[in-house]
Amino acid sequence: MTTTAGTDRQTGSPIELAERYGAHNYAPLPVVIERGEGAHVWDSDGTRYVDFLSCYSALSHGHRHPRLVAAMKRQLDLVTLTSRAFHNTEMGPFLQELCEYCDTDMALPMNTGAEAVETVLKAARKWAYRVKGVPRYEAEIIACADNFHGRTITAVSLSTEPAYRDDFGPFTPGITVIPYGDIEALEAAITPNTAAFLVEPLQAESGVRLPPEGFMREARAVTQARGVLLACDEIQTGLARTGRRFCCQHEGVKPDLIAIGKSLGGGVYPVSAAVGTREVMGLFTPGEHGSTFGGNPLACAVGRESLRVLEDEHLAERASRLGDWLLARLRAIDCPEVKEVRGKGLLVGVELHPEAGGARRYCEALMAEGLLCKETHENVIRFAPPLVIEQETLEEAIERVENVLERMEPV
Ligand code: PXG
Repeated sequence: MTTTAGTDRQTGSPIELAERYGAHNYAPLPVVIERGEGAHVWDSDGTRYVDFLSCYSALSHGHRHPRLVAAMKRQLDLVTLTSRAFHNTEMGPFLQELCEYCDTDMALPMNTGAEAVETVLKAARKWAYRVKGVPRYEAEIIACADNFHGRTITAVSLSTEPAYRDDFGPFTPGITVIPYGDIEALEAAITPNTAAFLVEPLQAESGVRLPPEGFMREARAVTQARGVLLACDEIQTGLARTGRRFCCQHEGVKPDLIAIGKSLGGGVYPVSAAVGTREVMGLFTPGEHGSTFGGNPLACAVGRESLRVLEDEHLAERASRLGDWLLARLRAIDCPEVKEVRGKGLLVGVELHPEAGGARRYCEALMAEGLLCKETHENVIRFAPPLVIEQETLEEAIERVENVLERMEPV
């Protein structure tokens, strides 16, 4: 084994150092952010940008929301980490408030989205064996093509995207994949061994794609009738992003299990959770699942404040109102390269025709105009500004988008 670091210590710009010492698992835009506040960030030269990505919904509260910073500082001065071997003052109240927010019974706190998904799947498998009576280790999970549930081996086992999967097998067994939004395929895929149907009510990573109208409602009815759990991954779509607390509520759907992450940590700390009914989440017994950091007092203090801010600042209503406005403005732009503008609330995708030469160069042009966003897949520009964004800032941002879309020539 050979290493290249540590002998003659080299200096360089943050980008050069990241390139040299960081694994190349990302291709960031060439901007180096030094500071953030609300919907804005500044680079190390002092140039200001509008953050139109919000760390994929993790910054729904904006950068350094004063109430989140204060809650975190308060807790930093008390106790930060205790371990689940003991109780702490924050976890119980946090889980109660989270369950009330989600209108469900029990929660299991974790840190990242992928862990929340793993927890949901473990809960579903356990339920299949203990309650449904599936023969041991024959439980099946149904997932959707083009899903994104994270980067663990099980999450990539669910995936149909070669870039996420290739070279990472062998994969977790017991997975069936159906086309997204195809209710007949769901019905056909269910067997006596099916534990759960895992679905994103809106696929953000695959290009901000919505299932056909009524799909989630029908999926709820089918899973209920066939004795299968409905598990929603609301890591990116939940907590007000699409204009409701959870995206599945647009169709009046109440899942058995929900994976939550990203903005639960208010943009200041990683906080995630699996939540669900007592029938399922109540099956865990001591020692069967856990996390060193899950439920730590700092995370819980932040999570509590994050939920309160969502409510106090009416961020779901705000996402709905501003999202409708943003969609209408984007649809009014006269640009032949745009194939479709779609989304819900403040989660919007602008799909370009392949002849436009890819969304990346549009994101680079937007960056030069002071607007930060990111392509998702080849041809979709995703816009997901912080939900606290001022109408005036949104107005400024849309003008920059108009400029770029109207000016760019196909390659
Ligand atoms: N489910 C959904 C719907 C997500 O959007 C995850 C699960 C996984 O969450 P964690 O916290 O484990 O990343 C996500 C995450 C990336 C990346 O760099 C991840 C997401 C979006 C964009 C990039 O892996 N979403």
